[in-house]
This record gives sequence, structure tokens and C-alpha cells, in this order.
Amino acid sequence: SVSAESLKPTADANDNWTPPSYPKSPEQLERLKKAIQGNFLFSHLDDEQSNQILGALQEKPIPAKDIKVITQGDAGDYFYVVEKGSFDVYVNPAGTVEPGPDGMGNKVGTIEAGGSFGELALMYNAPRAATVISAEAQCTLWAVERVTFRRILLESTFARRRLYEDFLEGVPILSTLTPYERSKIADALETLKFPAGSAIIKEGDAADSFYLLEEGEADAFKEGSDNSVKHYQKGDYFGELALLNDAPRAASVVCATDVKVATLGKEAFARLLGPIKGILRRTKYEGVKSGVEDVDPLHPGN
Ligand code: 1OR
Repeated sequence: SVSAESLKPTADANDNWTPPSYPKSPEQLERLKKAIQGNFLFSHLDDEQSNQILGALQEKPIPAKDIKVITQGDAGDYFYVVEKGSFDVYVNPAGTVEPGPDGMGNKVGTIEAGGSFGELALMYNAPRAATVISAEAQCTLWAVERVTFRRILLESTFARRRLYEDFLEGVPILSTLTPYERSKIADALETLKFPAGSAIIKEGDAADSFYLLEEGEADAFKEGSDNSVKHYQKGDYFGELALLNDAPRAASVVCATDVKVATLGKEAFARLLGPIKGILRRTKYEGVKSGVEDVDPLHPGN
């Protein structure tokens, strides 16, 4: 049940809450650190929060396939990180009569090692939004209970998610994604600031990031010309071509004003924007005769 703690997620300096700490063998600790390193959800924690989370996570071996870890509609108790194996997600849409096997509804996704699930019910004090079952034998989960989740992760990681969800909802290129897919992008974004006149991307450089313009304006320039080939404002994106084509940067992008961008690393770009790769590829560039959808004007050879 939802207790009074849910009304006051912010840690009070003088309350006496301490997170639970479950003892772990050196071998367990090593596996756990490996499981959460590189996970964006844990990358914004300070040292104290990191140590508290490491202590509070409990290992949950899932010894068989088809074990239900979360049942849609239940109250939320734990948040889970996948160390090993994979889990299928099923959603039974409201108003339908038990579609799919066991009334679990339709399969909407799979969560692989390194992924996580079960945060929604804990974030919003809502019933579980989906059913999650093991998709193979011998899976390993790490679980953190709701109070620790709210006291540590809600204030850092998931506060960022909420901040970015509003911005991402207004980004046209992301409009075909589900709100949940946009939330996962929000988790992975990093904020960067650039002063007016500086270059965010330099033509010819190797590519490691994709950019969404959050504040300010910028222009793309091609070597040898003073004219902007494309103008960017809030909600626009750039830096996708080199990532899509595995090629050097095809243009420079220079700030027309002070600029704030949200960036997605190469690997997160591939994983999270996979569903809209086709749309990203069809972007048209200024000064290019339209008509041929899949020719990339900055790489006419492609
Ligand atoms: P929860 O606490 O609600 C079920 O428990 C968990 O499944 C949920 O948190 C998410 O962590 C995870 N919609 C809702 N929950 C999802 C989805 C999802 N995928 C994973 N979970 N999708 C939208 C379906 C219309 C799938 C989007 C790809």
C-alpha cells in the first residue's frame, strides 16, 4: 500500500532514514558493479548515493523461463535491473477482455541485460503498467525496494526524466514514439551548453553523438561556403547523418546564439532511435532538389 513516505520523497537532512544494506560477497559486488556500470540511471549519482544503492540492491535469481516478476495492475514494490537473461513485457489494454496467453495482453517489448524495469509504479504511485516475465532460464535480477528507490533514484535520475519528458514531447521527430520510448530517451540524454559563435560539430570529425536543440539557435555550414545550409531552432536535431552512415561529420554546426543541447551517445542513439531510423534517413536538406527520398544530399554517393 502507499504509505505516508510517498508524499515526501525528498530526504530531510534531520530525519533518521538510512537505506537498507544487504551484505554481498566480493564476487557478487563485482557482478553488480558490472551490471550497473554504463547504465544511465546510475550515472548521475554522487559517491554517497552510489554506495547506498550498491548496498540496497538485492540479488534475485530467476531460475526458469515464464516466471512472472511483475503483474499488471499490482501495487509497486521493487525496481529491477537486469544483470543476465531477458524479460518480455506484456500490456493488457484497458477495456479488453484478456487477450493473449493468460490474459497478459500483447507483447510490447523485451528488456535485455543492462536494462531495467518497474520504475513507473514507484515514480507515479500507480498500479503496474505492464506484466513482466522471464524470457529465458537462468536470469539474474537486482532489486531495490520502493522507499530506497524514491529516496535516492527519484530525486536524481528520475527527476531528470521528468524534466526532459516535456521537452521531448514537443520534438517533432520523436512524435511517432510511444511516451514510454521517449522516457527511455530522456534517461539517456546529457545536457551541454555552448556559447554563441562556437562549433558544436566540426565537418570531417569522427562522430560520437546525436544532438537535440533545447535552447537557442544554430546553423550548419559546409566547407568553402559562407551560407548556412540549414538553420536549427528549439526542437530541431542534428548530428544524425554521420551516425546513420558511419561516416565523418558532413557539415559543421555553429551556434548563432548561446545554445543548450541534449545529446545522445552513439550506442544509445542506435538502441533508442532504432524505431525512427527510417524517418531520420529521409530528412531533407536545404538547397537540394526533393523527390528522391532516400538519397542523402550531404552524402550524394549513398
Ligand atoms: P511498472 O512499475 O509499471 C511494469 O511495472 C514495467 O514494465 C513498467 O514499470 C516499465 O518499467 C516496464 N509500457 C509500460 N511499461 C513498460 C513498457 C511499456 N515497456 C516496459 N515497461 N510500453 C508501452 C506499451 C504501450 C512498451 C514501450 C516499448
